[in-house]
Amino acid sequence: MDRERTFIAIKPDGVKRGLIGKVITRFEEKGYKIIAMKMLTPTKEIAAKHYEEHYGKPFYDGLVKYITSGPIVAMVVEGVNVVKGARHIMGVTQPDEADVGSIRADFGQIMKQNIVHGSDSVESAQREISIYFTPEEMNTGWKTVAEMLIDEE
Ligand code: IDP
Ligand code: MG
Repeated sequence: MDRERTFIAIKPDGVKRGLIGKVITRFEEKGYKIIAMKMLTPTKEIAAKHYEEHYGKPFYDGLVKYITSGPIVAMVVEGVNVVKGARHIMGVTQPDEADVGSIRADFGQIMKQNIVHGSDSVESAQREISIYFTPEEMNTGWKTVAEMLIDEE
């Protein structure tokens, strides 16, 4: 079965609100595999690389200020179709439009403080993973139970 990798980050509002465990649980319970994880406070340089696609937009400066305002929990998550699936678990950008049951609908109120980041394509995922992690930081060579069961298909 083809598996993808995506970059997920619990943003500073998620960390400050004590939601690290709940957010990670959503991805773990789906059966996705966390292969790298760290807490860090992004520098302006890291934030600028991460959000380069939004440079020049009205919300850009506020976004960089926010993502550098405190620690985030950065993760590399692996699974079948995980880029799309993780975005679905997160919900759409605007928390009051996100589907109930999604992280952003259940925990967020405003667009800027929407708890979690997730890559929007396989290409973005590769780019974002390389901003936050080195290849040596990927924990490969082990299997989750979900992975074993899917592999039996
Ligand atoms: P995404 O996180 O759902 O992929 P993007 O459009 O890539 O959404 O925007 C990146 C982040 O920038 C959002 O998650 C949100 O925190 C913030 N953001 C996006 N649009 C706005 C806005 O109009 N006002 C305030 N913040 C915004
Ligand atoms: Mg995005």
